[in-house]
Amino acid sequence: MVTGTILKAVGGFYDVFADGRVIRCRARGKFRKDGIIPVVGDNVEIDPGSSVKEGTIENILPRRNFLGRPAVANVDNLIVIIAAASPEPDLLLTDKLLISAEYKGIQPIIVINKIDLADSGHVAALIDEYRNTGYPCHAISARHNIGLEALAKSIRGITALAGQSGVGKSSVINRLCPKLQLETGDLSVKIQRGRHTTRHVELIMVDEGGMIIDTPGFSQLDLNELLPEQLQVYYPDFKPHIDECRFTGCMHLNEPDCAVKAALAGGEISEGRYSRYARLAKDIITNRRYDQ
Ligand SMILES: Nc1nc2c(ncn2[C@@H]2O[C@H](COP(=O)(O)OP(=O)(O)OP(=O)(O)O)[C@@H](O)[C@H]2O)c(=O)[nH]1
Ligand SMILES: [Mg+2]
Ligand SMILES: [Zn+2]
Repeated sequence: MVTGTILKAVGGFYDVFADGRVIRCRARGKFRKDGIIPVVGDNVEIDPGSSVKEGTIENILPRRNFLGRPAVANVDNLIVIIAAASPEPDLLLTDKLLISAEYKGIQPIIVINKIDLADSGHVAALIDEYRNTGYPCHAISARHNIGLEALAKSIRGITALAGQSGVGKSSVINRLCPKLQLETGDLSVKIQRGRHTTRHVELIMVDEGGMIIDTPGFSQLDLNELLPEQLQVYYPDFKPHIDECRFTGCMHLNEPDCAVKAALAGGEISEGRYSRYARLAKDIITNRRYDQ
């Protein structure tokens, strides 16, 4: 029995990467009986079969996490991409993606793409915005191939990509996995050409050792699933301060003697991060009120 990772699932067959090679497998019938479907990213124990007979998936090892659309298990990193310019960064979306990654136990990596289009001061301000999160941050240009080698080296395990339209997700995937050549370009042009038929999700091995999910996409958490006081748990930049607040359960909105607000005033938490947090927290509170 050998252990491997499912790279691809098509028509009842699974391509499993094990022992440094790809082995085509079928799944044991018991999985269907138990209502478990092996998915891309699953770590599995297989009987590797032989040169004339495909292998068999015998066991699915416990999943660390699971993403619904596309269905992938055991995602290690989420690269959240913003563009330094064109389109203007949507930092509220960025924060929501970071929260969703934290919630799923996925390491966020921030990538600022298109640095060729902005002056260095603007790029530095974006880096500063997220400095106190401690998240790795790469300033790159997919078009001019700047910073991609360091990014490729920094990712281990399975990596997904997400970010608003036009930031360069497909361009970055193409740089990391040159054999893929995903379609890139202007939204208007892409819409005219029409949508491609849905492809099956696949893990692509990066030369440096990691695996990239070949289609951008990451379903965000519905923040209304959280209790308002839970939101802060997903802010690593708040974490060093929250135990210092006067009240346990402080939401850092209007409470007195709030250490998060003190850190904000002292420049240890960025103003943008705090104001977007306050907005999301208030939204959750309002939506709960309507629900009840
Ligand atoms: N100037 C510049 N343009 C870039 C860079 N990276 C990507 N682009 C361009 O930005 C446009 C959008 O890039 P895509 O890779 O298609 O963006 P995407 O995030 O996949 O967009 P969607 O598929 O719509 O979500 C394309 O015209 C790219 O050529 C860069 O580093 N600099
Ligand atoms: Mg794309
Ligand atoms: Zn507080």
